[in-house]
Amino acid sequence: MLKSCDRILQGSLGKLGKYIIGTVAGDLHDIGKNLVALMIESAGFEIIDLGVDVPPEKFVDALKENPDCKLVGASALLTTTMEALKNTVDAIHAGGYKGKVKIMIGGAPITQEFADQIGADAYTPDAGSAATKAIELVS
Ligand code: B12
Repeated sequence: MLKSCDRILQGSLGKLGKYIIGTVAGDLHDIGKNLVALMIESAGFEIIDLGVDVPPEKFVDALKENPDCKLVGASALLTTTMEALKNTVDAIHAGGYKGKVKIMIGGAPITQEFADQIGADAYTPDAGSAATKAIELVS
């Protein structure tokens, strides 16, 4: 497997497809989300960054605008916005993307158990492992 820096040097940015990412509704924390976006971009994905305080329907709209996108990442740093992560996963599934688009979640209060509970496809604790998982999900 190529390392991120090898992919940059070989000009393979964007070759693994698109990755939509955002911080969920009600949450303004974006330092971790930005690090995840940076690592995933370096791994070879084209990042579509929806920013912070992103309502569930905006994730769905972004998927409609990018029908070739197979991965979504959603970040939450507050225990009070963990519910918004669930709403985001539910909205993406309700939009007809269940099984077609993989949803990764993360943020300080998030656990694998919570990811399983809300039906997310993957959880990773940091940006490096997020990039590795993203590659794995499209391989
Ligand atoms: C910086 C910060 C802020 C900044 C945010 C600036 C910014 N542009 O992001 C400001 C000052 C704006 C802020 C505001 C608030 N904050 Co604040 N904030 C923090 C702080 C100190 C650091 C967060 C951070 O950036 N960590 C560093 C990054 C690199 O780590 P990370 O975010 O966890 O991300 C990593 C992983 O989680 C993972 N990851 C993250 N996202 C994703 C996504 C995916 C898909 C994947 C796979 C992985 C992944 O990978 C990342 C990189 O390795 C934390 C305390 C802490 N130590 O965590 C409190 C903290 C998160 N904040 C807290 C609170 C309460 C607030 C406020 C409500 C305060 C207030 N009363 O106004 C507001 C909320 C505003 C809002 N509506 O969002 C609490 C949350 C408590 C809780 N249990 O919910 C914390 C824990 C502080 C505390 N101990 O009380 N905050």
